[in-house]
Amino acid sequence: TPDSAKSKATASFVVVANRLPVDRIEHPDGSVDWRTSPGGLVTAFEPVMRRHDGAWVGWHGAPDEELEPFDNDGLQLVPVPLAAQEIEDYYEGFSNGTLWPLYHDVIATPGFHREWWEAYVLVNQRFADRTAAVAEQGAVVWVQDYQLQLVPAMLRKLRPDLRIGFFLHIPFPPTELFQQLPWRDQILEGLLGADLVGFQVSGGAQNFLRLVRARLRQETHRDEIRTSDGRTVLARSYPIAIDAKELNDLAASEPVATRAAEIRHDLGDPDVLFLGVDRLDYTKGLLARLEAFGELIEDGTLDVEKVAFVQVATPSRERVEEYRQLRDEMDRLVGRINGDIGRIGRPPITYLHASYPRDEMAALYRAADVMVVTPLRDGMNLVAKEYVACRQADDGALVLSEFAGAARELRQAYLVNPYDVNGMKDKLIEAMNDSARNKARRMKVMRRQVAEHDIDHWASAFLDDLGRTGPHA
Ligand code: GDG
Repeated sequence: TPDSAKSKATASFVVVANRLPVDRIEHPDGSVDWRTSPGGLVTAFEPVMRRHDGAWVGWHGAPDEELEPFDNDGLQLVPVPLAAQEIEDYYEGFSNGTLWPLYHDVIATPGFHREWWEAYVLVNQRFADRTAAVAEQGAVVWVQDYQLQLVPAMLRKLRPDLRIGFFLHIPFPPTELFQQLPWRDQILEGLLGADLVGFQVSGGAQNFLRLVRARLRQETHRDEIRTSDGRTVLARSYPIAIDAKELNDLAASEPVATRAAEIRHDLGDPDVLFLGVDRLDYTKGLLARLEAFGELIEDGTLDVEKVAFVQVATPSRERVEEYRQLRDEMDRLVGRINGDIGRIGRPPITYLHASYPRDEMAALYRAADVMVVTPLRDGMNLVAKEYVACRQADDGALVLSEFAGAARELRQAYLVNPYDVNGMKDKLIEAMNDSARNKARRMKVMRRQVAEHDIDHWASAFLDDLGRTGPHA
């Protein structure tokens, strides 16, 4: 249980992320509790945080509120305040309206607004200041993701004694796209403050190295950058992973097995159940995927009496205009498909705009015959790995976009180009009709990959490399 005791003001290991890994629970009597929010990062860092005097620096989720550092579940949490206007400009604006679309191949048009950038600089400086205040002499600091790309250099300026790592969870774009950004050099310089810059796939690291050479005229040798101030910075890939064992065991549990059977029953016991699980985001390729499925029924390839598609689309960034538009488009598309080709008791698509507990997700993964993961661009995509981890019987098929980072590791998936609707239609059918033997062969290889490269492996690969770099090496 949480206590709001003030924590020590020092830590030898500090994670810095936009959000703290907790959600606030407000009780009817007005008292406040914090609950650890489930997520890969918390699971990955928890063991490391407990071994060291770990602290986590991040925003606590409410606007215009200053909170003192506090302990929760043995984790030292350091809240960074954000004003309502900063949430609009730094978070919804520069992070999700500029960087997110720019780094995902400009699928949506990035907005370039000077006041968004100014807020981004200001907020990054605040994160750096808070971190500098909690990190012990010589501490290891691990900065997370696109919202905080200026923090490494800002932090180094304040605290040259620190060992600083940075990991980007989303793609790092091709140089031609990155160069649209009016503040491209500042971002590169911000990242170069780190000793180690980590990416999901090696293509991202290569894009970064090229830009650093071309724009900042820094020397590089393989994955090393010699900076003009005489430091060495490493740029490498660390494909993020999941807690495969935990998910495997959850999916194999009795209650989840029962729930999976119940889900299929409630859907009218279809012969084939297709499943999609995504944040409702334009990068995830939801529209083309559902269109492909709808056409397969329309043109008679699939029988509406025998198949079902469940699409979970978790609400996301609902104050950003592009996300509102996507939500409307999804409502319209699903309504049209179900209206045109549905039968009584047989809507071809069950569309769930909601968020579910972990065990319900495991039950869905377990229930699905064909998992459909077709992002237009995705740093990694954990859903693909989660599905694999839940298939203890080596059955089921994963249809996976070539443009997800996960496609580099899950080579035995049924790979598709998510822009090619006909190609997707063919692949859905191929995945569905493949022999049990072929499916098992593919699934076995993918399960081994996911089990052997789990989240602990990911965190220690990064931290081991970070430990070998920097001024202390
Ligand atoms: C970014 C990058 C990269 C979804 N709905 C529910 C739910 N989820 C969980 C999934 C999965 C996670 O959310 C989504 O992770 P993804 O990797 O699929 O995608 P992003 O959110 O875009 O994540 C991505 C990732 O960072 C990590 O580096 O892989 O490329 O874009 O774990 O299971 N979980 C629960 N209920 C839901 O309704 N409990």
